[in-house]
Amino acid sequence: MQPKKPFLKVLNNQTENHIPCWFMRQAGRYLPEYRALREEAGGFLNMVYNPENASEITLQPIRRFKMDAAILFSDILVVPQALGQKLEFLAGEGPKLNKVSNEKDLKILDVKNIDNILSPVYETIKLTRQKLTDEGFDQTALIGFAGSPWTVATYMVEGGGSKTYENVKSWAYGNPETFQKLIDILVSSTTHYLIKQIEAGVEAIQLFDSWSGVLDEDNFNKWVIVPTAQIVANVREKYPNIPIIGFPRGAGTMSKNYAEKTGITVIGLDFTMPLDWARDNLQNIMPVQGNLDPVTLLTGGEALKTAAIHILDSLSDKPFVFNLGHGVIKETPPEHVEQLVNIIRNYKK
Ligand code: 1CP
Repeated sequence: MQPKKPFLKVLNNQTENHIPCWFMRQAGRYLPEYRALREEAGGFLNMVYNPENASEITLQPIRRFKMDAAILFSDILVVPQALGQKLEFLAGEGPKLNKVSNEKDLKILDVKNIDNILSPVYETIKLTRQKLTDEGFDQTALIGFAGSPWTVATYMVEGGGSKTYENVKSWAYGNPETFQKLIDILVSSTTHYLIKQIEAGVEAIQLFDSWSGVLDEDNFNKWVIVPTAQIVANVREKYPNIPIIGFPRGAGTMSKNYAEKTGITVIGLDFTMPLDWARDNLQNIMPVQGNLDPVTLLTGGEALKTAAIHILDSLSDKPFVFNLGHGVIKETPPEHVEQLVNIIRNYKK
């Protein structure tokens, strides 16, 4: 069956007059209604694991800006938490996890019972699909997501965000046999999690590999391409037609190998990716998604208009989804998001 929603048509390799758009982190702290709900809920994870709250937040940007896709409100770090790692989000500080440092520490991770923690996320998906229908957003698709094993492993081993990735890289480079065990745990738990999201009603999936750009070529192949390909193959075994967007942030020219070898449907581009190169080397293989610098969105005005039009001129001849090249920055005025949606909607070549 051919998809009808514009976003899903483009993922299905059809060119649309209506260029679909959504923006990474479109739900979040730049919206006053998000900040109000966060205050009321008493913290980030209380929103993620409460289907009523999480579905409201998923819908907030859609009600304002009518993007072509909503993205499930959750986080990539719910998978390590469901595996048994302690996770906290301290206000203004980002995530903190108890570090997993070696093979012995892997014993605390239990792949079998992750749904004990993750089942509210599946409820959120069901509720969000229902609300999209009830509120008349019948052209808006719902995207599910997970972090890719490498990126999730960086948080698990470093215990949070990192500048240098010394611990996780030292483990991966120095003791690849035991690091592989961590990656294998992430491949199987992420596969399970994504299949459950599809069963609950997501219509496409994005794999976020935010830190794929810190690896050399051999390690990129080993820890980014191979595990991503395994997840894609596992999910496709059950759901052969589910569109999967891969976002290997910072991968540069290694993106071509990633696009060819992982089996993904669409490749997400970060904002450092040259548009001509992406058109000639990636968009000839598959649809692309991207890649406005979020600081351009923060800036607004003529700078926003010029940069958005340049992207549209470069990539709109073939299947293309407009997005940012990374997430919306929390200081972004909501009016700039509105300006950007208007630019995309009014664009004519
Ligand atoms: O209110 C708050 O303080 C929480 C801020 C916040 C939000 C809104 C975090 C903490 N996560 C999220 C939601 C989120 N995270 C979504 C929801 C849907 C949407 O896009 O609108 C998604 C898809 C993510 C994915 C995510 N979480 C990634 C991959 C994308 C990226 O930004 O590179 C990563 C790396 C995370 C980890 C994470 N969660 C939160 C923060 C602040 C971080 C990053 C920490 C760091 O910089 O290392």
